[in-house]
Amino acid sequence: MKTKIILVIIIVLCTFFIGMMLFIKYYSPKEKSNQLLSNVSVVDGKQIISITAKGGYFPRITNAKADIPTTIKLNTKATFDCSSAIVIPGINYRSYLPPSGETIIDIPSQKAGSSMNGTCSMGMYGFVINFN
Ligand SMILES: [Cu+2]
Repeated sequence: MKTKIILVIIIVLCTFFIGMMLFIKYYSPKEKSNQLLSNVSVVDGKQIISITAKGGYFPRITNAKADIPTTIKLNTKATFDCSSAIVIPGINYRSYLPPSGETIIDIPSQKAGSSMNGTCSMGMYGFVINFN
């Protein structure tokens, strides 16, 4: 009788832990990866691409939409490395980003299949936005 109760408790605990693990596996990481991927959003017919500059540019590769007016939003947060000196040759953009804050760059709608590169002024860090 006692062993039966212990067995039931073990089965209940195992089910609980397996449930927890499945929950963590199928819900949390998915949401996290979606958050990482969703650096592109469309607000009022305008595409906003969010890129963080700190020790490089993140995400390094962005897949964005073509044929829609676009804003590149560069985020800095205690960025004291050279990624704050940014160059986007395709639009003749060259600037020093503030150590912390948001820098908005409006770009015209891009053709499908085109891409836009950005680098730090020394060319050691880079990012690319692909328009499709
Ligand atoms: Cu650099």
